[in-house]
Amino acid sequence: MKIKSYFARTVEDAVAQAREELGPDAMLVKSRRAEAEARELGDYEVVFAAGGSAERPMPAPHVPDRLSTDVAELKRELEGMRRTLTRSAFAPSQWLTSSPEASEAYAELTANEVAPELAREIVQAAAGAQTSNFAGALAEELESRILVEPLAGRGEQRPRIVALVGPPGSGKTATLVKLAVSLGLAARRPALLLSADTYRVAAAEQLRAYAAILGVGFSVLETVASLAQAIEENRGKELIFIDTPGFGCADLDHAAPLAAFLASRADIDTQLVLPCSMKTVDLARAADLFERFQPRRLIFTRLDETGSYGSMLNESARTGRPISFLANGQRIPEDLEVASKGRISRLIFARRTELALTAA
Ligand SMILES: Nc1nc2c(ncn2[C@@H]2O[C@H](COP(=O)(O)OP(=O)(O)OP(=O)(O)O)[C@@H](O)[C@H]2O)c(=O)[nH]1
Ligand SMILES: [Mg+2]
Repeated sequence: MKIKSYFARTVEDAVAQAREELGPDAMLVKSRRAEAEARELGDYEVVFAAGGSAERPMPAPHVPDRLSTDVAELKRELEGMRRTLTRSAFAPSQWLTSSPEASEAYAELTANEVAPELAREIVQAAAGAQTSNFAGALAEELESRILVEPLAGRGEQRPRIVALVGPPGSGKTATLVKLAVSLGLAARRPALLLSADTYRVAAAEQLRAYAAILGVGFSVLETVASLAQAIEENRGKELIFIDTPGFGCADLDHAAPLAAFLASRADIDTQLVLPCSMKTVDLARAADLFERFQPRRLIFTRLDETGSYGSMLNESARTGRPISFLANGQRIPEDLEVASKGRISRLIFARRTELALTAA
């Protein structure tokens, strides 16, 4: 705040001077007759205060301090790095322009929902292969990244025990029955169906009906203790198939005991059933949700309901889990096949395969 005295012949003149200089908001602090020694300046003195509370505060000019300058600088650098990384990972322009067949292959893979980073890796490896057969190198690179293990059960262990887990409606029960028919009945191996799906009313009834049609044993188990006991009592069987409820994000608390049980049993082959028609991000999310079951293999269903198959490759590569079986329809047991690198690669490169067959 600024305090200043004004001297004039009259108080009014002194006030006028002050107002002129300090503006209308200046505040009169006091007025008095001037001291004798100041009298030559004027007979009256008025003291005015300006600034501070008496004056409208001026917005403080923005002077960036050191810290905010550094932060802004860092932000700029990070943004630059992010752009460079995104460009090198996803923009084909930098590494594809030299080869039309490479850019075509990249476009084909990503159109089939192969993750861009994975597609780039495959195409670059194929382009770098010392061969004139780019198409062959491409298929080879793709197939080397598909893990398959068309098996049910853990090693030589008998009985072979398979549990299917997965999101609601992914096709667990239908696939379980398909497996029971093709691995059990068709091979005349005594099988047993167990349902741990007491979660929804009548869920187990669907499986009970199938068991009756197939003429195989069936039980519904309410707890993991009774499930363990049922397995123990059926050691003489060759195959035991366990159906589980479709757990969603909201039901994970209910899933905990069963998840802990299946994850802890070295003799149970827990397989994760995922619909191939699911969006890649949702598929990854569902797979992460089922991590707690520690599934060993992946089964993809609903191949008949989609035209892009890259998600199988993405998920297998991302989780490091092999694919065991593929389901491509509702018919039991026909619409189930064992997974193979060639089959998945052909599905992903459907158009390329078609063209090659037409040319042949
Ligand atoms: N089109 C198609 N339908 C399928 C496939 N697999 C299963 N289904 C159908 O999808 C529906 C649900 O299948 P379920 O086997 O009951 O699925 P689930 O995972 O057991 O479902 P919840 O127990 O409710 O979690 C049924 O109508 C099946 O016939 C497939 O590969 N293709
Ligand atoms: Mg079911």
